[in-house]
Amino acid sequence: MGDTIVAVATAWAPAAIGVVRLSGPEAKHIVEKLWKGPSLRPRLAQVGYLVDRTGEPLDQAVCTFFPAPKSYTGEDVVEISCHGSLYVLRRVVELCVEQGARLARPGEFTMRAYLNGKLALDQAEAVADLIQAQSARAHRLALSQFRGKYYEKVRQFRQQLVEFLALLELELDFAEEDVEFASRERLRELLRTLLAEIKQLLQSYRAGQAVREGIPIAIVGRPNAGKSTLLNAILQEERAIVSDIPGTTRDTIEERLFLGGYELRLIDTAGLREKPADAVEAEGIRRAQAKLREAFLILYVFDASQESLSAAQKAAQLLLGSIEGLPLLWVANKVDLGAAGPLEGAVAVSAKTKQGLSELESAILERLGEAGLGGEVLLSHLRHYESFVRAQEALEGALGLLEAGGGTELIAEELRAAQHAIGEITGDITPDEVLGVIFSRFCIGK
Ligand SMILES: Nc1nc2c(ncn2[C@@H]2O[C@H](COP(=O)(O)OP(=O)(O)OP(=O)(O)O)[C@@H](O)[C@H]2O)c(=O)[nH]1
Ligand SMILES: [Mg+2]
Repeated sequence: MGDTIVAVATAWAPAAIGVVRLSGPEAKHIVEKLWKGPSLRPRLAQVGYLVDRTGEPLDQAVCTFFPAPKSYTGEDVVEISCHGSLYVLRRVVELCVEQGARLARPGEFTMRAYLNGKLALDQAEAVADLIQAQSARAHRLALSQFRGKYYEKVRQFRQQLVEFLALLELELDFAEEDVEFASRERLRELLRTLLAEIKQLLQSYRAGQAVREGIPIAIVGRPNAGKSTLLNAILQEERAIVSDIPGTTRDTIEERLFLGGYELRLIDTAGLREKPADAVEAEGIRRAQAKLREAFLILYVFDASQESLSAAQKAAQLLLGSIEGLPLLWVANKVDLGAAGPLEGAVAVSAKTKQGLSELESAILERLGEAGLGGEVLLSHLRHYESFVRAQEALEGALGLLEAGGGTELIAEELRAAQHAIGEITGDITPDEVLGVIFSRFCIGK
């Protein structure tokens, strides 16, 4: 590493306080050249003045020195809290550079923390997520990953595999003697447990993705059912055009909204019908159907003054091709006009009078909870997902071989592959590209 890096650690906007951070062997030395105040002592916040080379004061500041290894990066770190003027912050960074520091690259502080063994790789990724978390759930997800509780378990998995593998290798060394060090029964048990856990994780990937990026919820139904009116009612703003002409919404409209700690992406779509009036509407319907497949939850809106729930379900079956396995929530709209038939099993609302809206919101939250979104531990990164898929394939291969009485050499090979895949997640094995991808997601100063 060698060099000393510097960056503004707080947001680049005028604020009461701004923090400039340095990390590296020269951090203390560099700051001392700009510092007029009590000498820097470990982990003690001290007040003084920052001055330029001519001794001209720049700002009053608080400096804190964190000697290696007890610092965020594991190197000598100095944090300078000055007034958060963009001019002052820029000058402080310039002065540090004049004295020999180098501007940090995005994520470089956290990368150093990782390289110095302060953070595991998945924790470093969680730092980026923590900074970017927009909703309470996304924050909780990042924090639980940061605290490493979950990945502790993943490390245990890997440890168990390593131990088994060692026994198998030993057997291979004593191949002529036909000994069995590793109990095949215990190995089978281990593989089954691991596979079950991994399956759960893979399922939670989609959920984790949705929590971090906003949960897609599509509003679909026939033209004129009141979908756009419902979107506006939930958002409490006149976002989408509403009219009594069927086929009003042509393109999909997406708006974000926070509800019960989740960030939702509500997607209003063109009304579905078999005979669109023109090519534009036909394209709108095609897009609606595409949104439907991405959605975590589908609000199927129907005009309850015109049709009963069972009639709406039949219509949906026709319009959507099949409703088998779709995450549908039935919304009976326009109940202010009365009901054409029984509505049990649907949430009754009037987008116009806003009656039933809070029940609808509770129903949405309940469904999200059932879909596993409220759970404590979720897999949230594509990188982890891909590694777990590879681990799964290898473990399934090993289990298959074991059950077919396959040779030790082949089983060991599969276990090696699984162990390698899991090792990539926690950073016990890190090809350089993986590191590059992870740390480029950071902002400068982290
Ligand atoms: N009485 C009553 N009228 C409603 C209600 N919701 C919507 N409407 C009316 O129904 C008509 C259609 O509403 P939209 O929200 O445009 O319907 P849509 O489902 O978005 O229609 P498309 O965009 O054509 O697919 C409008 O005249 C609305 O004012 C409701 O709860 N009660
Ligand atoms: Mg509409």
